[in-house]
Amino acid sequence: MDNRIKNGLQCLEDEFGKDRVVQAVQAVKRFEVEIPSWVFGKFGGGRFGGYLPPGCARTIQEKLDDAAFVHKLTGATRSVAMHMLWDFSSDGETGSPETAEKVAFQCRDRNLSIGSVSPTYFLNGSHRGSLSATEQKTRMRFIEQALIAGQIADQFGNGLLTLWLPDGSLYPGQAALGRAFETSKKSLEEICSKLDRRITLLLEYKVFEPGTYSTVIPDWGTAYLLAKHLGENVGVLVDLGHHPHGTNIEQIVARLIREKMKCGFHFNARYAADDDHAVEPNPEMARIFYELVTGRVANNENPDKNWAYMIDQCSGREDRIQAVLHSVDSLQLSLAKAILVDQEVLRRLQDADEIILANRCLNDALILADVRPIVWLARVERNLPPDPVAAYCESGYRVKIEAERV
Ligand code: PSV
Ligand code: MN
Repeated sequence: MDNRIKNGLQCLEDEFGKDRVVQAVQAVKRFEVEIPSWVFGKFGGGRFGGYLPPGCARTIQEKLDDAAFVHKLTGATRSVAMHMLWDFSSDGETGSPETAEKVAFQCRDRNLSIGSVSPTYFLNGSHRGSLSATEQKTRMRFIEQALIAGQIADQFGNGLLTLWLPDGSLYPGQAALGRAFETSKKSLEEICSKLDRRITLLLEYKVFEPGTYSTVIPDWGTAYLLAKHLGENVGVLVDLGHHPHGTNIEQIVARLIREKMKCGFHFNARYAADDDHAVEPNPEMARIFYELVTGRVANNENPDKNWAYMIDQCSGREDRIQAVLHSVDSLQLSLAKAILVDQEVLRRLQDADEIILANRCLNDALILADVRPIVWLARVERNLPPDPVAAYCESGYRVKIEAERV
């Protein structure tokens, strides 16, 4: 490995310059991302089915054991995102601050912490909407859940609430589109009027599902206008799988950064729709990171503008621990690539209308560079295994959990 790192770094320095390579190593060393508790549990955390792969975590304690193991190998994933009704509820109906407090202690024992808290609106009782429901009783129940989640995020988490509404309709005529939006807006106004100003609320949009004809917050524009209306502590949450095919997500990122909107990411990868697959180090991800880097919102460069980085994944068949490690690796590779881009040269090419040369300049770093030596070095310098996926395979952890969790 030593020689692969040395030779690889030399090639990168020759092409992109030593400064940029050093900068990339430093950025990867500082990179942190939140991982979801639900990735270690039942398929989809109960949202889309109940398949349990061998060794899969059955309780929040087992989920935290897995998260702790992932953090030990990556050094980048201390914070664990939680879902109210999967992680803080005994009856599956309400989340309890007492349970959250216990989970917070269990996190601390494992060198972890509670990250963002998501109210769980898509389980029982939201088939006719949550915050857009026409029945006041239903709306009140979901408003109440968001407020308890806010309290938990404030006392035991990192002050971040992430909210996704499964509200929508299946057929034209089923729901009044304007009324559904207005009712949701009013419900959100009520939540925000009671939420402590220390809490950041990120609104997640999604083009469809479960509503196949309409969705109340289907796009970043709707999330953005709601966030603007609701106040400074409300922002937009971008999930990779929540767009129509072919959407230029990096451009959405660039817009939101320029608008100085508070934002967050739910990283994952998709092929069909909202697949929630592990992140791959693909060109799209590298381009997104290029916008995050040039927009100076990556890696807490400017705490006021920093975005919240979270992984939201849970796909059916693969080894979950391997899949999360793969995601963290892919994100770090994408960050390293983004830093290698020679922004000055690119700008000159853009100004000179050198279309193809500009494209090649970007792709030299984002697609063609092999940045694995940067990421390996960043880990070795922090006494972490250079390849966390390989380290997991060699660790015996999988054999252990498969034997224990029958
Ligand atoms: C909705 O599809 C979503 O992306 C939201 O973030 C949920 O909280 C999450 O999936 C978990 O099911
Ligand atoms: Mn999401």
